[in-house]
Amino acid sequence: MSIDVRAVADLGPDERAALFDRNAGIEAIRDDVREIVDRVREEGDVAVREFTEEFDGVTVGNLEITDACERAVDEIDDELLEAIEMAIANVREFHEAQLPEDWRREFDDGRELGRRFRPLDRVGAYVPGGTAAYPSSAIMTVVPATVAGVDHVSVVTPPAEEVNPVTLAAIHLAGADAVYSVGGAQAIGALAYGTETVTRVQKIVGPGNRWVTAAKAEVRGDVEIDFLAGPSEIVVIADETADPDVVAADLVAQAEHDPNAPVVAITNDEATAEAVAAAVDEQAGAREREDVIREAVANDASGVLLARSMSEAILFTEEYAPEHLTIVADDDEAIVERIDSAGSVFLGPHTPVAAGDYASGTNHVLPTNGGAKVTGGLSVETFLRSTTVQRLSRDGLAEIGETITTLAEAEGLEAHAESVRVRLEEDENETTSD
Ligand code: HSO
Ligand code: ZN
Repeated sequence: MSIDVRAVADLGPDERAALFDRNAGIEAIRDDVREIVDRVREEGDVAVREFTEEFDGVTVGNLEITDACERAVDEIDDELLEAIEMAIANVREFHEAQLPEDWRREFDDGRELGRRFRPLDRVGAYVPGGTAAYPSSAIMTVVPATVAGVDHVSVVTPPAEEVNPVTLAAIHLAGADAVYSVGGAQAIGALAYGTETVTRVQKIVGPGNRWVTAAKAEVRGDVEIDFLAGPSEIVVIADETADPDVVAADLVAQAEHDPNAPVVAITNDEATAEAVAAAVDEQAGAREREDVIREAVANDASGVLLARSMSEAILFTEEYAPEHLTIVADDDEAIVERIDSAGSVFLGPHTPVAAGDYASGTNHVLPTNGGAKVTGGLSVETFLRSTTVQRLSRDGLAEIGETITTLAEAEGLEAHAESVRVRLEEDENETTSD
């Protein structure tokens, strides 16, 4: 199983659809997920324990493992501890730079308007476990929430015979307030509706498998969510100056996440296209997760594409709106300037996607399946709400009073108009009685 080289111009409608439609594949399990979520809502911890036995094959003792996470910090070796702390520091620094300032502005006509930002009170983060235990996802979800000032950050992570202590330690070090040993759709139900043990939250964030994603779709409306994310995906734009090994390395890296991970390279240079395909094949054979990688790259949603020009490559990418975009090309800044839709962009030969996945500071929880057309990834704003504040001077109200009353009367809302007049008339009476 290897990666195909195809010309963009020759792609048939089915091939295009296979490339562009990378939904999270949640349709088939919707009914099952609804049942799980409903039962957790009605029965609380009892249902959580039952589903955990059924799906994870584990009988959990304490559902809450906050203290175990703290203890896990002592179990991991120094090198790992240092790496986690370094990653946390960089993620914190980047997210602190995003903190918006409250502001007020006085306009000349007597209006004073502003915005202020306040953190959410209680949020929940899903941190994947099992075969894909992701301590890095603990950092990417919990750190921005703490930077935003969220009062109570809960984390759910699936139990296992032996839960990875690195994940638990990362959850603690990132700053979680409470941690629960529950995964899958039942974890999302528990966060959304609360149980005897799990605190109900206002917003649920974080990546997960199909069950988690389907459950987030199910509870949306009763609780806020970040967005629905499918398997990791990448587009690499390369020109003839790109090292094919570098391009292939980023494709293979994201491919190792999931057999359904769509990975695409697009180039305007035929020799580069062929060399990238060969390098993918060679690198795949040398990786521990070769089977996963080979399945992902052979997928209809993956491929090396040959564009007739860089403009065609850019148009393709813009329409695709990838979660990750790597650009390895001579004038990468000119290319990125023309792209509006991408979750996270990696420029130049020395910037692997893995930098953002782990440690440079940007967030790795990003929109997939074209979501980058309308939203970005997790950020400090994900955990904030904004409020507008205003004060009008008497002159300010007099100035826009007629605009308000005219519009209010057009809507048949006389009391709205009166709420303006009563203020202006009261002031006039006060002036005449002086
Ligand atoms: N590339 C994944 C995040 C990740 N990579 C976690 C490694 N660990 C989605 O952005
Ligand atoms: Zn990754």
